[in-house]
Amino acid sequence: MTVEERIKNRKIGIIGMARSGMAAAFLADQMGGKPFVSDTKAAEHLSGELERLRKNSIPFETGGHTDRLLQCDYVVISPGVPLSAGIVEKVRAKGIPIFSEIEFASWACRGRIIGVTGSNGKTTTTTLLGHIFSAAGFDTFVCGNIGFPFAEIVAKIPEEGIAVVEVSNFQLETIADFRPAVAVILNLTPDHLDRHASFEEYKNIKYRITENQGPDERLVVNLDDPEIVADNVASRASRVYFTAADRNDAAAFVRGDTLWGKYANGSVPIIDCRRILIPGPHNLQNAAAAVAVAVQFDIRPEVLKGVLEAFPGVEHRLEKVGKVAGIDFVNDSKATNVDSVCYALRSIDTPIHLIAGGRDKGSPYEPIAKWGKGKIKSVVVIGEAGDKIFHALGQSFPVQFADSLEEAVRKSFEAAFPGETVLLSPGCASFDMFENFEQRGKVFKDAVANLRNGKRNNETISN
Ligand code: UMA
Ligand code: ADP
Repeated sequence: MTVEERIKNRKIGIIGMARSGMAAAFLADQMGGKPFVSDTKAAEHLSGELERLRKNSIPFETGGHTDRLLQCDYVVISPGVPLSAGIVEKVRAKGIPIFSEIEFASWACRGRIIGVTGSNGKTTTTTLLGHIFSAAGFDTFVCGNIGFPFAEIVAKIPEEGIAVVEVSNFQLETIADFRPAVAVILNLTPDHLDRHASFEEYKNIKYRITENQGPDERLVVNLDDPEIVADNVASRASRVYFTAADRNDAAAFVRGDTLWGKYANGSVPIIDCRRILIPGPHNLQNAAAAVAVAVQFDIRPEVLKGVLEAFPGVEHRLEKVGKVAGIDFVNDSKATNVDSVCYALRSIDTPIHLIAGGRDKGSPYEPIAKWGKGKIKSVVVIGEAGDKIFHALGQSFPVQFADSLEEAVRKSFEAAFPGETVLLSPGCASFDMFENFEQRGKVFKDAVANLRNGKRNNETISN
């Protein structure tokens, strides 16, 4: 079926009126479809969205999902809507197909898709790939779970264009034909166990990124990840590997201090790893993943070197906020699972005062005790997960509670000495105390700025 046949004159139910749902509605409308948008939120919380829908004469309902959705040919679902939601069960029971927003958008994509998934490093690697492909002269479109829906940009992508799409497990859960030219699985560690029944189920959803690929497409996987290696993902795609070790079966690998890329006519040194601007062993893996993708497109080593030397990383990921009284502050608010906290601990060489906590996602916190041994000097916990983290870490480190992030920053600052680091790396979702992880990071940065402008023990703080 052509994309026109799939969309034109079709009644398309859209669940969720946030970024994904709105983008899907406008794409459907633009392509001659008949979208109907539905959200559980009350109208007063959706005024901007409703105005845009009204302006385009797109029908909608608010304050709940009604049976109007059951009259649609198919339904496009936003990633934040769990498949266990009552309306989803009803739609399915009636045999109406449900597609995720990236699935829907992909029907309209004329260019090649590079899909990036994994538990951690998606945004960093997606952004890095965006820089690399742009620097290499490709017409590049970065989108997806990164915060900018695929459906919003897809109509602008020309045939020779490249869509670098960050893809989450929620978006993969309801794909049908999504078929990236290159699929990347960065790593797999437990996450989102509040929404998926088990780690097994979560991993199998991630592996769906390759389910429609054929031998002309590439599946790029991490040779160093024990889960992926053990599962040996079933795929018809040609496999491409990356590793931070010295292995000549990989398209990107590390020999001595140098990151190498394997081109069609042989391996070439790309960059001295110490010159890669994004810090830590995890970012070396992200850089290797990006190189493994780039060599598939024959992007020259000079281009890769130039980007890797200059790419500063993304806000809220091990972001250096600055020094106050000789103490470093690092904002890693995007560390929303335990594995990312462990990598943060491995990336910082000074003694650490960790601020962690938020909304628990079902994973154990004990690995933090392992990686924090000899590094963490104190922990301040915030949010709903406070007790669980206290039980996991209380035997290993001094743990204090704080009612707010500002209080946690003050307590950590009081505990720290010059030359040490206060690290916000929560290992939890933010939604119990904040709108999202960006707001959490901003509150942290504001609290640090207040310390900088304030006083400590009645002395003026020198920066
Ligand atoms: N809603 C209903 N019915 C329900 C449940 C929710 O109508 O039963 C409504 C809500 O009221 C809300 C909308 O659905 O209005 C929520 O949609 P959404 O949460 O999918 O919000 P979007 O703005 O579309 O954001 C989504 C992704 N959100 C989630 O996956 C939770 C964004 O990823 C993504 O950037 C965006 O699409 C564009 O692709 C965020 C995220 O946290 C950053 N992702 C997770 C992660 O990175 O770990 C997976
Ligand atoms: P994602 O989009 O998958 O959440 P981000 O690039 O936003 O990934 O990074 C999220 C968190 O994970 C940050 O704390 C970051 O420092 C950490 N991180 C980044 N890359 C990796 C990786 N390859 N392995 C483990 N942790 C990582």
